Amino acid sequence: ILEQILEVKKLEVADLLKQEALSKFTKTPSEPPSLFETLYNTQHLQVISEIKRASPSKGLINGHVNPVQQALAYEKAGAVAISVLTDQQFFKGSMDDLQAVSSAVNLPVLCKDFIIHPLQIDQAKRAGASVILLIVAALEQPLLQELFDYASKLNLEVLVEVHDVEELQRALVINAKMIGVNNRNLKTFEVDLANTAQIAAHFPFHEQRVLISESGIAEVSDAISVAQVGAHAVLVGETLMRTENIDEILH
Ligand code: IGP
Repeated sequence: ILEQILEVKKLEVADLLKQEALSKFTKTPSEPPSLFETLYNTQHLQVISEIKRASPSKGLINGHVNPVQQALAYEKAGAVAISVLTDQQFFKGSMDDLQAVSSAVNLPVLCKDFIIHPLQIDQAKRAGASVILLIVAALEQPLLQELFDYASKLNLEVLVEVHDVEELQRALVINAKMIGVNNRNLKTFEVDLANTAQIAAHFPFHEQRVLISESGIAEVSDAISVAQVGAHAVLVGETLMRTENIDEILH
């Protein structure tokens, strides 16, 4: 019987070898482009579109959204990445939303959450995220560094969020390449696009880094104003979640 089994095994292995050889030619469709590369090489302001069902400042924004349909509409309209709020308690999101979106689109998907432990990064990776968010205001410097290194080791890209110049310096100390300015003050919920201008004035644009302006982009003129001070992209949630016409807004 051993001989028989080994004959069959040989055939099975030959099959495996064939599959292996083939897989070298077929790029796995689940590998999205690098968000950093896309933004760093762009000449135009790009849009990262967010799936955001609710928020502490606005309450319910769009409770009935189908995250997959919404993400596909974003992709079709030219978004360079999809951000998915995964916090359940305050934003009514979930890892299931992230999982569903990341298996439906060919864009980088950002896990938008309040990450304070490496386990959350594992979870994001497993759900198909290719980018995670780290909020400087939520983390002491050693933990910020640890989480940044941990995500990088897992081949995840990291968007580091700041809201003042001091936090920008902390993001630069860990050598963050993608830095987001939150125009919304998380303590007062007040939105001020001048935040982006203020940080842009101190941003090392001559180095290989990208600047993303987050929150409170409601009009084309808002997007233009942050582009003028050097933002490579805007991150837009509420405005896109409320509109009937994603295509028109993104164009
Ligand atoms: C989107 P807006 O105002 O377009 O809905 O904002 C995004 O910037 C915002 O959701 C956000 C956020 C965050 C949410 C930015 N940083 C950190 C939760 C945690």
